[in-house]
Amino acid sequence: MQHSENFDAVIVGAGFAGLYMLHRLRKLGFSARVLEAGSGVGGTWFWNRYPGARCDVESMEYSYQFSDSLQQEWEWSERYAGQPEILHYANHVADRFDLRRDIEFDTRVAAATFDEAAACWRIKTAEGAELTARYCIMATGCLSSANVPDLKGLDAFRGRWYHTGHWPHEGVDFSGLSVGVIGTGSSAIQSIPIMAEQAEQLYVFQRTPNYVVPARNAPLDHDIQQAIKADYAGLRQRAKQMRNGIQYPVNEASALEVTEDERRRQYEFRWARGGLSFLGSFADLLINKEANDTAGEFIRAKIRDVVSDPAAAATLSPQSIFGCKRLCIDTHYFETFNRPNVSLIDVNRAPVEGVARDGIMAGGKLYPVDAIVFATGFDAMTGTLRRIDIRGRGGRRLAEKWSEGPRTYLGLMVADFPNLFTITGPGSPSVLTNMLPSIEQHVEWIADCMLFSQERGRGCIEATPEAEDAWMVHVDEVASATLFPLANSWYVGANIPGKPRVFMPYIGGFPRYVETCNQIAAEGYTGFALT
Ligand code: NA7
Repeated sequence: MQHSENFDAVIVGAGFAGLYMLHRLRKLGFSARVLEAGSGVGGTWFWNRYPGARCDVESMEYSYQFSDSLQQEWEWSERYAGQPEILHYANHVADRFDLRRDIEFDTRVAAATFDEAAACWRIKTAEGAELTARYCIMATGCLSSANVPDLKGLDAFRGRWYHTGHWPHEGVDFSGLSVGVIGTGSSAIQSIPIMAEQAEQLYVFQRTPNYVVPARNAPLDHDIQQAIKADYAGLRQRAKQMRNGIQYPVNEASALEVTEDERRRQYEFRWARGGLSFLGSFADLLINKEANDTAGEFIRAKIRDVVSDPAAAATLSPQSIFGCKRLCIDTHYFETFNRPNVSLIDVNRAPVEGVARDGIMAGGKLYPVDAIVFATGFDAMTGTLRRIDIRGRGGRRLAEKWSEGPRTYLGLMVADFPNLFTITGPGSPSVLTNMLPSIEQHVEWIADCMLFSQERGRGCIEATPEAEDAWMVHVDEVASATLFPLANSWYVGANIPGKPRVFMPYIGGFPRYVETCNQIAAEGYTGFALT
């Protein structure tokens, strides 16, 4: 890369957000350069190559809709696409729209500093290059900073260890090995059944059990796919009316106002259908604890039905609030605990203490393992942005501004950081929705906003502190009306020691959020200042 290259925009990240942002800006005549730490496109789907990695949103919806020819021509092979297929799709998009010539791979952004005198961003890479750009657009993803617990002794471990979010590209062969998996979130729930088939012995270290519903994944029938494509616009439109941007039937009844038979019938219907539509069983599941308990009890009964050892079934049964941590979807997860080569270790009361040369220490006992898999999640939503040295007006550091939790206006901009945009940033619906339509909505809004700013003299646009404060109050208010903030989830940063407890995404629903963004733009960008 040339030193001190100048662009209208620098985009950080070549996942789905960065790819579409580049495409959109090019069409509008802006010059843009994407900087990507990985050696290929795909973001999350580039890094998370662990066995069984698969999207929990159905393929026909977890895809771009900005190009009708793309969505008509691309054929998905399964109801939920696996990681290799999604990565193939991301590569197809990069080639189809000739995006690679403006992407710099193997380039990690270390710092971004706003130069007030020149009204531009100076972006430095870890490799020593510097770029300047009027706009800096963070397309860094919500789950891109791996969380590896600080376990003493890991350096002295004689075997190899892996994090699901940084899986070796060549794959890992666990045949004949004793393997320890730490964590039982979505990544573990997807990978454990597959690793258990390969490994000689699998120890699963569980701190908190999760609610899991069956995915019911299956090959996607060509005729069904064609029928959806015949009215793709209709499907996309219906999905946009949903709180989480995913189309499925929603029952408006209260779980507490129906008979027990009706309640069971409804849950069984969703259980058989598979996937996240279980969340639509009743209208009050996520706002009323008593209603919520009925869903929890239904799932616990299912676990008891499947897991033959009653003690293991009890340990695998979550007692937490249903649906307020990301609901996991599985293929044969609970069945795996019936295998003779799988042992469940409850580390809730007796935590993983450290790693010895020959294994994992927990509850004063050594579990001999040849390999360790950290399925321990991510410093979600803010981790990646905080790790880049981002400085706005007066040299103010973003990490410092966010020391008590993230503060944004609409999850799109941050006061004192002019011309810095965050795609699906904290304070936007992001992880509570289907990420693809949320990304597209943000990209289009940002591109329009840049045009608006440029047409008024190519100055800076920035969120006002008042608008940011008001938005944060609103984000907090809508979250407080639900059970979500009560759960110890990564939505509130509970998985990272010392992280301030703040409910980070916007839970007011995708339709309401989009309407707000559109109205703000139509009114001439209320709450933003052109400087
Ligand atoms: P998650 O959902 O954050 O799961 C991480 C798991 O690791 C979870 O069970 C944690 O337990 C556990 N964990 C984390 N640190 C430790 C330590 N120190 N000891 C024991 N157990 C630990 O990450 P995933 O990668 O599975 O999924 C992330 C998202 O990707 C998912 O929501 C989907 O959107 C896709 P805890 O619950 O914190 O007690």
